[in-house]
Amino acid sequence: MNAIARTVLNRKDFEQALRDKGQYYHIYHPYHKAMYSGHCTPAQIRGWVANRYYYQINIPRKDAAIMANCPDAGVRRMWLQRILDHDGHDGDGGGIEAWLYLAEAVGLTREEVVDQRHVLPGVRFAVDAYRNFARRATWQEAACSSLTELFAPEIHQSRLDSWPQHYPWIEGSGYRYFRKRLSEARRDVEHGLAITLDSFTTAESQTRALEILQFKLDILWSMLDALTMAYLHQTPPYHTVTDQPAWHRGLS
Ligand code: AHQ
Repeated sequence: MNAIARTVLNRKDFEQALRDKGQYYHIYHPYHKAMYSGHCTPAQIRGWVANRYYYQINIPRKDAAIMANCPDAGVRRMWLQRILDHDGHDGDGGGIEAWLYLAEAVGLTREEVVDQRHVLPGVRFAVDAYRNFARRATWQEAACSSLTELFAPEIHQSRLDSWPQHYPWIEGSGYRYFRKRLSEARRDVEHGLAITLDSFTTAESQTRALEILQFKLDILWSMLDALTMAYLHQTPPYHTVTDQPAWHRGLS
């Protein structure tokens, strides 16, 4: 539990407090560590890719919600780039298209990923909580929630460094997404961090900013918990009552 700050932190100490949240990043989750160390089966890799697709397609919707709440044209102009990075723009298929290349590279069909048949309820709830938070929070609070990307370049690099040697069966074309995010995440987080450091300047608002970041860390961690139940422990939802997939494919 975050101790309620007694005094306001200066800019440097507030940034450090945000960065210290990196200890809870999902790079330390057992599922990610299993992927990184080569201990995942093809089915566990495929399950992760098919479920993370739901996160990826919700990022531009989350970013559009932030823009809808933001009255500052200069901030919107910069934030717009995030939507283009994912949805694509003239000539660049975008991150979601690159994620579908990753899906095909790990042996999934585009159809079974796009129709979301593999998306677990726990993953859907976590991702929907993120998108819905961004719709109702202030644009500054929602910008703050994207700061888990402070830690993202390391996680993308860890995949590029380890997967090719551990999973030679994965087509190299699939790694384009991780390479793409290395630079995009660094650029995005610079902007998100500046907004956060400029916007949260009292002890109370800084405490809330740290709790918002913890909320987003919880989202990323919980997604991997749902994957662990289904793909490591073989206990997907309703496994005690059916051996058939039994979850809905989304209401919004
Ligand atoms: O591929 C990722 C991505 O596009 C984003 C956008 C950003 C946000 O707005 O919250 N966060 C994020 C993340 C991506 N990949 C995750 C991963 O583990 O591959 C990490 C995740 C993040 O750190 O928030």
